Amino acid sequence: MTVISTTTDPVPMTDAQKFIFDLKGWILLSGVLEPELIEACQEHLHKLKHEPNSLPKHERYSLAGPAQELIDHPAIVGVLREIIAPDPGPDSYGFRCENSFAMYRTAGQSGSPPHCGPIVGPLAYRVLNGRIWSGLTRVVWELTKVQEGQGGTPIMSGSHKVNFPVPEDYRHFDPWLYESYSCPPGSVLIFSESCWHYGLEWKDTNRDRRAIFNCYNSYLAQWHKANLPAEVIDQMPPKRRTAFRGVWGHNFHQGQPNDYYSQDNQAL
Ligand SMILES: O=C(O)CCC(=O)C(=O)O
Repeated sequence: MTVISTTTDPVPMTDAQKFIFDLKGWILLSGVLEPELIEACQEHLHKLKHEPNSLPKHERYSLAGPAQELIDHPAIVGVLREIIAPDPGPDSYGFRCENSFAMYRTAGQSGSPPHCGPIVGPLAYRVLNGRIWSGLTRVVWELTKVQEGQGGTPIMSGSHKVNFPVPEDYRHFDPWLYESYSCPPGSVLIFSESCWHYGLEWKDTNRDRRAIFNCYNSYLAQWHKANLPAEVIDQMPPKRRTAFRGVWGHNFHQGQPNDYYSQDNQAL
């Protein structure tokens, strides 16, 4: 396994990024991954798709091997702390990674039709007292260059806080309503799943779209059933493991806050 350790401090989210995330429901951080990590993750996706047996069982996941570095990469930790939850202590995160999948899309292939996640309840986007609660949040690591209109995951900006149902006429891709983006390899798109979004057909015949889609939530809420073997989490450093802990706030019986990971406190 290639181990690439990203040791730099997390980059705090700026006020301008908060403004844009609240306005549109998404931000794009361009070219934030180290070239060696891009290459290692591309190779990992290649093996996952074409030679899975060349990987040990616990590495046959899009959040394993070198790709486990993406879970709490310094480029996103500051943003997730701001839009999901601050760290409850020095040794644990307030966010959890609750789902991950690899995308390997060749020219002519499309993803899911326009859809959105929850717009009410604990998984939905909201803002209170100047603090964003993004609820269910998707983090897309684009490992290959994306050209506007040629692929990627276009988003209907602002649809995370719609006040009316999206009319039937707009429940299909329309470049007027869905914003697309261009970015170099190693960029990251972070969006509220409450936004309408779409798996645009990949049109670049020179390269396949290779991307890793990770989904996050607070330690207080869950959408995806985890189904992640403990051996995969065991390969991670202790603080990263806390992103896979169970979903609860406080154990009053034992005076224990939910700020740790153990095999007995793993998300189900
Ligand atoms: O295929 C894509 O680009 C979008 C994937 C998607 O819709 C999702 O993560 O919910």
